[in-house]
Amino acid sequence: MERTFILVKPDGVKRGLVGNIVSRFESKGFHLAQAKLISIDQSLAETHYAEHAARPFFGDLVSFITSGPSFAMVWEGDGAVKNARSLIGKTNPADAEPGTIRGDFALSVESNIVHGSDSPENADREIGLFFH
Ligand code: DAT
Ligand code: MG
Repeated sequence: MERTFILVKPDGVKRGLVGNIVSRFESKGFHLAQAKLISIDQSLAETHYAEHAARPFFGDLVSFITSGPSFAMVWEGDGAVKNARSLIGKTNPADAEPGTIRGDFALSVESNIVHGSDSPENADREIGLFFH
């Protein structure tokens, strides 16, 4: 069964959105395989977002993701990676459709509530980073 890695970022945890987000994945029919609250340190943040290391927003992205506890999850289901990205919505919440997590709860790309793996290969990599 395909797996994906989903992270409620510090803004989502602070705003009390963990339950709502978990409920959306459950309602869609995914199976929750693993979950934990985690304070992401600098090293894990830089490894997780390594593909963005050269981008101008990288420093702010690492500061943001280490700013408080996050809620890490592994969800299983058919097409888990692609289907989860559909539930999450577009990267910039200004472009995300209502009914998606980012469309419903976020206004800015810097604080967009949730992370979801973008490929099965990255899902395996990220699950390995957060659950080992
Ligand atoms: P996604 O989280 O949808 O996979 P991504 O991998 O392109 O998006 O970027 C990772 C995170 O980096 C994204 O959730 C928010 C931040 N980010 C992306 N583009 C940005 C930009 N132009 N300015 C500021 N932050 C950005
Ligand atoms: Mg990404």
